Formats: sequence, structure tokens, C-alpha cells
Amino acid sequence: MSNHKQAQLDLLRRWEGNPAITIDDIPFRANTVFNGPPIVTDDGVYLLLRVEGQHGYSFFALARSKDGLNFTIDEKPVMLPAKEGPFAKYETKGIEDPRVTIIDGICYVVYTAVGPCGPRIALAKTEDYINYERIALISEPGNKDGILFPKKIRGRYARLDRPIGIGKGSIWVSYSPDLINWGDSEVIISPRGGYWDDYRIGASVTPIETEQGWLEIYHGVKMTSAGPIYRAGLVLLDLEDPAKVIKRGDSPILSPREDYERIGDIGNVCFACGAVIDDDGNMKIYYGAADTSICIATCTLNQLLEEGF
Ligand code: BMA
Repeated sequence: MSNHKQAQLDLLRRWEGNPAITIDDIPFRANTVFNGPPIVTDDGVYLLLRVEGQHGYSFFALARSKDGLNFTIDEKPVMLPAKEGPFAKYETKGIEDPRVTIIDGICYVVYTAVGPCGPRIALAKTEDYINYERIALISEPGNKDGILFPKKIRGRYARLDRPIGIGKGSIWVSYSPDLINWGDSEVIISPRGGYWDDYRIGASVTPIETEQGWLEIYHGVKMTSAGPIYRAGLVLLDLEDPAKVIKRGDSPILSPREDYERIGDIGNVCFACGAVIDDDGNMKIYYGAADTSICIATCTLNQLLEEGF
């Protein structure tokens, strides 16, 4: 598909080097790689990759780049499901979908711990991107897509998450004094009947602070007779009270169209997992494609705010 054609269809532009990372780039035997949020370091952009091993469960590996585009992957995984201690029984089916937020200079990772009771949200932190210290399990089962806001809101830490509720799942906000104990939960947005996000939604990218509000890139799922289609869309939330929706985009900003998004372990998936914004507003958005590769799309923050709604 030509870029000209794409420009008419999606607000985001695909990087011509896509897919940026595939299983061929992984230096150890594994099944697939997808959904890697970026971490801006002194040494360039790193990605904390979700890798699914051939046994079937997921863990994390580290990809490093100078330019945010061309990555090399560390020889060994950096975080595996816990084998002992209080997390072990909740991670027997793997650890999935890490999301990274820097708060006061500390790199936090919220991830999904998957065990026999279902998925629950867990929190870890890292100083060197290689060693990860687990802090706490911060939800009961039936919850995923947890992401921390990058700063406190009205004196408390805040997070987005997706308790599954009545089977469809909405995006919620919760607050905490210490990152461990969470409460005052409020629903923000729910699936919209008849829309591209009519089946399930979840937060995808660490909320981006703008003058207009918190910009959140979320994923929405439409269920079809051929299975789900995962797309990315926008919602803008009040800076002081993120449960207040300022506006929500009608249309997605990225939909599966290319073969590498259509075909894979789970076809028809564009699953955004993080963004890097340069000082001039240029953005790189990292997304998992068809649960089979990591891809990159670009745009500017202004474009998202002006054309995405
Ligand atoms: C979600 C997560 C994502 C995945 C998506 C599509 O529930 O597990 O990691 O990309 O499904 O399979």
C-alpha cells in the first residue's frame, strides 16, 4: 500500500522500515515478539519487549537503539515470571504487556501478571533496565492494561486500568498515596455500540500531558464474525480530574491494513504500547502488529490534537 493511500486512511504514518523488530531479531529461541513500550534513556531509546516463548507464556526482553528506529536485542531476557515469593503463584502463565512511566526520575513498569485466577496488574521498578524489582500486585484478577500517569494528580499517584466488569471492559482511573494501595476508582470511557471500539477498550500509551488535557492513546476492539480487530484511538482527559472526558475521537488513528498487521499469531492487531515525543513535537508511536512484530508509526502532537478528534 503506498504512503499516499495510507495518508488518506490513517492519521498515523507507518515507518517505511516496518516491521522494526521481528522474531528473527531475537537472539534466543522464542515464538514471537510484540508490544514493547519505549524508555528514553541517556543512551538512546530502549524498548521493553513482550516476548512469547515457545512454551507459550510471555516474559520481557530489552531492545536498545540510538535512533529509536534500529534496535539490537540483549542476549538474555531481562524479566521472567517469578518462580518464588509472593508473585510466583500469580505469574504461572506469564507476564505480559509492560507499560513504562518515569515518575520523579524513577522508571516504573506496570505489567499484567497472568495466573490461574486470571490477569492482574503488578508494579515493578528498574534502575538499569536489566534488573527489575517487583513492588506489589496492585489489583485483583480481571484487570489489565494498567498504566501510571507520569506525575501526581491532586497530590496522589494515578493510574488507568481496565477491570473487565460485565465482560466488555472500560477504562478506569484510580488513585494512590504510595503506588501500592489504590482506590477512589472511577470509570472514564466504555465501549461504544456500533463503533470501531464497540467490544473492548484499554489504555495503551502512558498519558501525555498537554495544555488541553491528558492525551491518551487507547486500544479499541471491534468483534466481528472473523474475530477481533484491534485499533488505536484518542481520548483527552481533564488534567486535574481525569475521570472527566474533554473529548473522544470518533475514528481510530491507526487500523490494521498492512500484511504485517493483518497476518500473524493474532491477525488484525495494531496495539499501541508507548510513544516518544521530541522537543519539536514529532512523535514515534510503538505498536505491536498481529502479535508478531513491533512496528513504528509517526505523527506530531499537534496533528493528534487538531486532527484526531
Ligand atoms: C490483548 C493483549 C495484547 C494483545 C492483544 C491482541 O488482550 O494480550 O498483548 O496484543 O490482546 O491479541
